[in-house]
Amino acid sequence: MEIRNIVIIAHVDHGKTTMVDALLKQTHTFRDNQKEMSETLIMDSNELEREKGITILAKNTSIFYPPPRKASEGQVKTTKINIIDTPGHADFGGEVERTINMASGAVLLVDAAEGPLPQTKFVLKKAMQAGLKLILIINKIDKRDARPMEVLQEVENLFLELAEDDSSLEFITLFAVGRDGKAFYTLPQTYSSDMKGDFVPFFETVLREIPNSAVGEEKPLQMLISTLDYDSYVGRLCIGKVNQGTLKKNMNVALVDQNKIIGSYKVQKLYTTAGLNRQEVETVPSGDIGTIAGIPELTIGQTVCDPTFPESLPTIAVEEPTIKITIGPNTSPFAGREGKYSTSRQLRERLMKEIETNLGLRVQDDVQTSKFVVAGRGELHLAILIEAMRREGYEMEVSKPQVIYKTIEGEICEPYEEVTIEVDEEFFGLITEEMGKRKAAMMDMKKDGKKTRLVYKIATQNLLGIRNSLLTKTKGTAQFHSYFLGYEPKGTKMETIRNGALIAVKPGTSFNYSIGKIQERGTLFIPAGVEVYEGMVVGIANKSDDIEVNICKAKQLTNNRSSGEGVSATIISPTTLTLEQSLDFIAEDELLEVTPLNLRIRKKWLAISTRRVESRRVRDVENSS
Ligand SMILES: Nc1nc2c(ncn2[C@@H]2O[C@H](COP(=O)(O)OP(=O)(O)OP(=O)(O)O)[C@@H](O)[C@H]2O)c(=O)[nH]1
Ligand SMILES: [Mg+2]
Repeated sequence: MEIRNIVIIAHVDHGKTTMVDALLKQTHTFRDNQKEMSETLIMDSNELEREKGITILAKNTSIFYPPPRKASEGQVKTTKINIIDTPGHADFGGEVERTINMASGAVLLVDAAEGPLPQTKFVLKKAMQAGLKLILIINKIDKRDARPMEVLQEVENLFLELAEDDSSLEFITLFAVGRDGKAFYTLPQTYSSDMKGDFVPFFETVLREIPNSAVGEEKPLQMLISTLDYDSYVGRLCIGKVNQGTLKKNMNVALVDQNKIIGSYKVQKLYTTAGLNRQEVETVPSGDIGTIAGIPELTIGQTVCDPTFPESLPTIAVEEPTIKITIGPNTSPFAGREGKYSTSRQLRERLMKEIETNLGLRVQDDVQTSKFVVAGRGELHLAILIEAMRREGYEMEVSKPQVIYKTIEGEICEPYEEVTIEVDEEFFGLITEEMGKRKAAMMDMKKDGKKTRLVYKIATQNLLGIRNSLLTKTKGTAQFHSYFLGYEPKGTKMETIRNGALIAVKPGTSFNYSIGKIQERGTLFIPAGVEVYEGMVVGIANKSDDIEVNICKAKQLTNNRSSGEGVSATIISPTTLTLEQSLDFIAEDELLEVTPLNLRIRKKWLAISTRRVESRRVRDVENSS
């Protein structure tokens, strides 16, 4: 059987996972009454993906075209198409790099209204570097503001900018409405959802344009490990594309790293993917994506070989992280109350497990403390890890995200990014003001109807926290995307623009009586009835200096009152920060306490006296340097 391996790539939200839904459904991968038939974003199967509506992990599925049922009717041979759905968010770029090697073709989706955006450029560059055959799909042509032909022109320019040889300039273009499961060879004059259509043009194009991967069957076995998984029954599983040769159950294989055999194993069980399921098989032919049980210890990027042919495939290249945080055991007075796992050893084990599969991530022991420096591709990359850990029952404390500097030819350099901000006319002034404060240089500005698209070059350092700030200022309407440009000599760091913190001076339970008074001096993060400790940050001040407050004071009881309430001021409901907002918010002298139940911001030094001494010491150090 012929095999096509394709990777679906695009900027975030351009419709990859939705398109995979249609591909699965139209090839009758599910029975008509199976629950998946009525589901959407089927591949976004993990809890955080479902909640956030974004893809975080790249995953593969497979379909048969023509569907076997049809094929058997008319003696048509069917082809297996392995589809890899990837995330479009820049922070998860490591997932694209991890899985792109399994494919021989890439399907690049571009939103017919938005056009190419920063991550379109990143993924297209990766696909070209991997030498993949490309199919372009101008998607979502049903959008009211779709401008498909203009977008096609923009994508062609992008191809010209990125192509290193002429072969990557030859690509087929289709137009589609992934959500309605329709693709077209030529752009329909007008589109309406009741128009006839299906994904046949897509399937036919894939069969014709993408090379068959089922080649080299007679050669010795070679398979690059791209994914690791775990099964509680058979243990460690490794997944990859059989580059050549055939994988057989019970065969002996060698695990090879840089052309050296590092272990010999027997293939205990073998699986391939059929739709969303893992199916046990006796052989996995050349070109197919297979799963092996029986190799307990290995890492992504190693090669499984015929023992007589220990030759590695090129390892997976991943871009370096640009942002770091420290994660350590929780040291707050509430430590150990809410989490199941809280020791340094438990955190270490979990982080080490994470880097086995999360290729964009780096973890280092901080030798002086029992903490870990965790580096990733962006704030969301790190926030998703922390969120996953807290849901598994971990508690920890996290420091403010910082950029990673590098010394290049004796000069200190920092990461720079190109950011694209799309915003309604009315907020234009706000954006230029904010970007000015952040020392960004405007590279381009384009007006398109009511929207303006601004492109800036900015140091990653000065970009931290911008997403929340822009979303608040533009009432959630700004679109913000960034593209990593590279390292350049260190520029000017912007001055901190955050106000001071409202800090609890006494432990206890918060009372509306105190909140009524404190809310005049800032915005609170907690309501009444919350347990606080000394040094916990309970809000943000109206002024730039920190303010110490007693949030636990109840009104003295009088004869005719039965509780500490009886406040005349209206209590403003607190502003609760999400994990990402909290990471953005915290200052250098603060920490974020993360537990399965709560997020608390605190000062590093909890006692007021130590805080005074420490802040004086830090100031002296800064003044003397
Ligand atoms: N108008 C329109 N909207 C679509 C179409 N396809 C998808 N969408 C919508 O676009 C949004 C994003 O779709 P997804 O399929 O999650 O996009 P994605 O590319 O997988 O996103 P990430 O994996 O997070 O990068 C969803 O709200 C979809 O309903 C389409 O053909 N037309
Ligand atoms: Mg997706």
